[in-house]
Amino acid sequence: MINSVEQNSNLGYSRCYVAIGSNLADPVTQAQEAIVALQTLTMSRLVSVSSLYASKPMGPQEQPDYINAVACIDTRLAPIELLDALQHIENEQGRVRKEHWGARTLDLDILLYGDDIMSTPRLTVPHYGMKEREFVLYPLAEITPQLQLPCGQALSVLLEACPRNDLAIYQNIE
Ligand code: ROI
Repeated sequence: MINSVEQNSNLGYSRCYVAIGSNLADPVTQAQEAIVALQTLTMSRLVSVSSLYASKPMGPQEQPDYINAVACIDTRLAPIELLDALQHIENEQGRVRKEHWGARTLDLDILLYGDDIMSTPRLTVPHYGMKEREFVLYPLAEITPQLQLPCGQALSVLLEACPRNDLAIYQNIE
């Protein structure tokens, strides 16, 4: 984890959590380059990043293992602007959209945008799958163990119901 989580005292900033996932084209490098890109995201500051985790694929099993992490970002970008910026990073890193739930070079998913709850054709927050994905919940808990979801559920309660499967810390980043 880099930087400690600090209170977001600046008006106009929303605290967001972004999931990072890759299982193609050197996933560790993909994740590290994504973190570098997040450090320079416009109108935003990177607050903290979890360790990198190695995880077994959820979905079709005939694909490589994943590298996953979660980043905390304070941003003044609106949700759709943040989504656009994240998709720009995905595209810059050569993301090719393959089959549904198939292998991918880089996925950057908005998990939470402040306490917002929204569902639009392009963006649903909180992320629809986050509550049962070990490769999201454990990295998230590493950087924000006390988190409560906008629905009022405590992250710690979700974790108790979520087996680690084969999730393992891959590499610490300073
Ligand atoms: N499985 C793991 N372990 N990590 C991911 O980031 C991931 N992303 C996906 C699907 C295909 C659902 N499986 C995943 O999009």
